[in-house]
Amino acid sequence: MKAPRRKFLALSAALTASCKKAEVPSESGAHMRPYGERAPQEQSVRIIRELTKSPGTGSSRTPLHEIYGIITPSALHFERHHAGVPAIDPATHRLLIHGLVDRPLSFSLADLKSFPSLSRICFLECGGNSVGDYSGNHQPTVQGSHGLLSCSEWTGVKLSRVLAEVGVQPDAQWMIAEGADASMMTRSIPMEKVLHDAMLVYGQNGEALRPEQGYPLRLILPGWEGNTNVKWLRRLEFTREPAQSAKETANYTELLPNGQARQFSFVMDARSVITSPSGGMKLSRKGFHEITGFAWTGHGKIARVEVSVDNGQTWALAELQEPVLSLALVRFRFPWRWDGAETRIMSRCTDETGYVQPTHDELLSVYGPNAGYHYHAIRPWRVLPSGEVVSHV
Ligand SMILES: Nc1nc2c(c(=O)[nH]1)N[C@H]1C(S)=C(S)[C@@H](COP(=O)(O)O)O[C@H]1N2
Ligand SMILES: [Mo]
Repeated sequence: MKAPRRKFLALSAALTASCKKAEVPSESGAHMRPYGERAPQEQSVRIIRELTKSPGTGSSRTPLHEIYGIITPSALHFERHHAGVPAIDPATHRLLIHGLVDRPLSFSLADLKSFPSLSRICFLECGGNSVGDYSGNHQPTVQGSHGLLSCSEWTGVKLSRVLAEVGVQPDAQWMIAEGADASMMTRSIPMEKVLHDAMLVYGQNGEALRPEQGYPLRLILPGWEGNTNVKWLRRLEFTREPAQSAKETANYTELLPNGQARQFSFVMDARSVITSPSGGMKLSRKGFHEITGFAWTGHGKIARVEVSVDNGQTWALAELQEPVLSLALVRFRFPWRWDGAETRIMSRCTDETGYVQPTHDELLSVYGPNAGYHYHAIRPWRVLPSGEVVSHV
């Protein structure tokens, strides 16, 4: 790797020379702003797919190829709403906890904020991310194919801490969580997860939740499919049986080749994707390019990421950038010298349980073509001699 180093040195010498000539502005700059905005030249946006008959309903996707590090800026966090974004007054909003409990209670936001707080960085991925890939409908860009994925620092209170106040009875097996939006999104969560690491969240990346993320209160279930992370949370009911709600029967179940549907498939399996270079980009020249992307798993920590730049014939370890957090996005990097020939590049991750991200064919051999949810196969990108990067179909 001697040649690129010499090039870097030449480049930095040129930069030093031009810095000396740069003029210092003679007038002072713009006023300060009470609440910040990004530079006007920065144009990263979510792509939005709304149902025409029902405004606000649908999804918007994070531009993963334009994100630095592992935290998704709140303004670019993906959205998935089943009945738009409700306007909720935090002063009057309450969370009711009832059912198989000793003391049914209703909590204001102030009540919940008086508990010891907890912050945790974790990814959120919609179970329907890449839904078309099972049937070979591969989106041309990483934003289209993987953009129902984001990672935030969430702040709130550990749910088990609040439950100590209501006294959940021993025969409670499930918690039914309900949202205050018009879809009344309802999901049944097993007690084990509730007591392990579920959070009632009011903060996102250092400030209050965004309305789109569930303001003023949402459930966060680290590593579990996005749909179970109920937004605009208003009710938790403890029961012996699951609710069998629409979102755990008609949707968010995987139709398997034997004709049965897999229900309550909560955990997101290990997955990775190269975000740069990725579909829709163009390499400007032969030579050095840094390959980078994300890896994540709902089963704890990512153990390693491998990258292939030769159609999957050989694989080499990528560097995992610190911090490598459990149930968070992990940033990987891999130096690559492109020789100008057509090839396919791809990443493959392994999590701490030893689970290896499958190929598309391996995934389909288990899930079949109609599963819809929880697609997590390796995604190759094809690099053409022109430098154009296209979806591999
Ligand atoms: N109340 C309510 N909660 C909800 C939803 C919803 O429509 N209503 N959408 C769910 C789905 S399908 C996903 S993927 C995540 C999306 O969270 P986000 O919009 O903050 O990214 O929220 C879940 N929680
Ligand atoms: Mo979702």
